[in-house]
Amino acid sequence: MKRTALISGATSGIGQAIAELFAKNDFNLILTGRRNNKLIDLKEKIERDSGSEVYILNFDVRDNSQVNKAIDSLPEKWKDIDILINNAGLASGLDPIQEGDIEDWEKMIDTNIKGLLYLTRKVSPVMVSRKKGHIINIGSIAGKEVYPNGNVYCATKHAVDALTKAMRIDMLPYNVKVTQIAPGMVDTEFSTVRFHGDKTRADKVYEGLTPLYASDIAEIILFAVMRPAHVCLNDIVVTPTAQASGINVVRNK
Ligand code: NDP
Ligand code: 8X3
Repeated sequence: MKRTALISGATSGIGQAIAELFAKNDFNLILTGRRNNKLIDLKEKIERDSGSEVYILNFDVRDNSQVNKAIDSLPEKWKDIDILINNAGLASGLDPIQEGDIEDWEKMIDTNIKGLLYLTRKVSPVMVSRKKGHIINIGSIAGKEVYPNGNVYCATKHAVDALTKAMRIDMLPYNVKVTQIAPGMVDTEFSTVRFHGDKTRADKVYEGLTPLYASDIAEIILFAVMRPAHVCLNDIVVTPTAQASGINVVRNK
């Protein structure tokens, strides 16, 4: 029987790549995001190209009532979620703390921490009652160290790091695995969102090096969920070969 994976933030980047790879590997998928047209297109593409079924849920993870309503609306056959991938997230702005934009801060805290918590709070009881499941949190190298002007984004990803460890302890009696994957630079819409739509500035982030691609992260997550029942990968940090830390990067001249 196919396992069901819920992927938050499946409308682009890492979430979309996970959806496409999981569909080729016999999972049914619940895909979420705010851009409904992208969800509809992705559902059509996946169902056309694979034997997987897709259910889409269009909501904002920052709104707990939307999260609850969306998950409650799942038809019976979709309720037994085997894998929850907490991927929806963003950076907004890259400014020193004294010049930070409060709206940017709230967006990051509400999405990366509170959104992840709302979804986990709603979905994890199903896993607990079935005594099986796997929660994958997408952290970041920014959750392992801080870098100049990364302040609040780094703090939110440090929170994901801490919550992943805490969840693993809380889930321990219930046979639920909890894994974090913490990537360095991945070429997605991430930097365009961080720079509020400034694509030229975003492209510079990846100039002169080969970044990670969303598909690289999807492959690692697939590896993690395909481990046998007795194996739980706890924490995976992955960077491009050209990156050694949040700030140490080599670029071709
Ligand atoms: P993208 O911007 O390409 O994708 C982000 C996804 O999150 C989109 O599908 C977006 O969907 C969704 N999302 C954002 N805000 C909300 C919200 N309020 N409610 C619901 N969905 C939301 O970036 P990535 O794929 O790179 O990012 C995915 C995750 O990976 C994030 O958690 C990010 O922090 C993390 N990460 C990224 C790295 C990188 O270098 N790219 C490195 C390390 C970690 P929509 O806009 O349709 O709602
Ligand atoms: C995204 C990676 O280095 O831009 O989480 O913070 S980084």
